[in-house]
Amino acid sequence: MSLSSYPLDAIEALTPSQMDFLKALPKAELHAHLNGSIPLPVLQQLAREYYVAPDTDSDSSFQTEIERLREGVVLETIEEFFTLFTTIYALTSTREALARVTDAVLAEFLDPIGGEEYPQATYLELRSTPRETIAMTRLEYVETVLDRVERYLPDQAALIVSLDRRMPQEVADECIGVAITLKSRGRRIVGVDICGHPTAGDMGFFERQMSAARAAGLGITVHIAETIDNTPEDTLKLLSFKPNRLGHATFLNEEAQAIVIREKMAVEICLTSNFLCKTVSDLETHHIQYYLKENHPIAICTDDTLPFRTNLLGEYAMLLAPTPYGLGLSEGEVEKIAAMAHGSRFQFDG
Ligand code: 6MZ
Repeated sequence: MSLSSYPLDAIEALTPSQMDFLKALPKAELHAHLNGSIPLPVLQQLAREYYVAPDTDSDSSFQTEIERLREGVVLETIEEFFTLFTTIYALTSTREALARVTDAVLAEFLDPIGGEEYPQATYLELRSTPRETIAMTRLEYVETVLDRVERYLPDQAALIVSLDRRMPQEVADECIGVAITLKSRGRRIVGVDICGHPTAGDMGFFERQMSAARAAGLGITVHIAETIDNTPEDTLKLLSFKPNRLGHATFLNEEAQAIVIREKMAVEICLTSNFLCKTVSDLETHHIQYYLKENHPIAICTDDTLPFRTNLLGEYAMLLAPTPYGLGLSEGEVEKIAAMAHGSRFQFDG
C-alpha cells in the first residue's frame, strides 16, 4: 500500500533499529471500519467483476471513483468523506463479496504479509455497520463477517457492531438485537459503536439501544466530538451512555474532558484520519498531546486504511519518529502506549 505523506515521512525518519522495534511491537488495532479498510487491489477486482447492463455507465463511474481512491483522496472537509462509501457499498453488497473483503481486511492486519516476520496487528477489533441489501438481511450481514472473524483465535480478532448516527430507531433496535442475540449464542461480538456523519441524527434516540447493549455485557465505544461542529449537548449525551472507549474525542470542552479523565474512558486516536479530514492540523496541536500529558489510556488506530492510505505501523511511526515527522517519543514510551491499547480491549467471555 502506498502511504499518505504523514505516516510515510515518519517511517522514513526512523532508524533501521527503530523500524525493527516497531515491527516487533505487539499492536492492538481497536478502531478499524471494515468497509473503510479494504485493500485497494481487492476493491479494484470487485469493480472489474461487477455486472453492469451494457446501457448503463455505472461501470465507468465505479472505475472513476476507485481511481480517485487509488490516487489518494484529498478532502477539503470531513463532509466529503462519507460520500466515498456509495461506491464501496455497491461492491460489498452480496454475502460472497462481503466475505471476500472481510478475509482481505483480516489478512492485511493479522497475517504477516510480503515476507514480513510480524503482522501489522497482533489483535484486531474490527467494526462494521450491519447493512440490509437485496442479497442479505442485517443478521446475515453480521453472521457473514463473524464467520470470517472467527477463523482467527479469540485473542486475535473480534467484532464490534456499529450503529450509524443516521439510522432510524427501528434499524438501530434491529442492529442491537442482532448483536445481543449473536453474543448470547457465543458468537464473537464484543462491543457496539456509534459512527457515521459526526453531526447527523439525535443522540438522545440511542439511549435505549446503548443501555440494552450494556446490560447484555457488550463494550461501548462512540465516535465523539470528531468535528468542531459537534455541540456540547451531543457530546454530553454520548458520554451519558457511559462508553468504555471513545473514537477521536477531538473537540471536548472542559466539562466533557473532566468526565473522560475521571471515568478513564480510553481514547482511540487516529492521527492520519484527523489530518486528512482536516479536523486537526498537525501533531503539535493534536489532542494526543493532552492525553499523553495526563497519562490517560489511548489506543493508536488507523480508522480507514483505504481512503487514508495508512497502516498501523505508519501510525505508530508518528509516535517514535523525531519532530517534525513524529512526536519523538522513546521506545519505552511507545511500548507503554501499545500496552494501553491492549489493556483497552473489550472482553470476550464466550
Ligand atoms: C465517523 C466513520 C468514520 O461500517 O460500513 N466511518 N464514521 N467518522 C469516521 N472518521 C473519518 N470512518 C468510517 O464502514 C464504513 C462506515 O464507517 C463509518 C461511516 O459510517 C462509514 O459509512 P462499515 O464497515
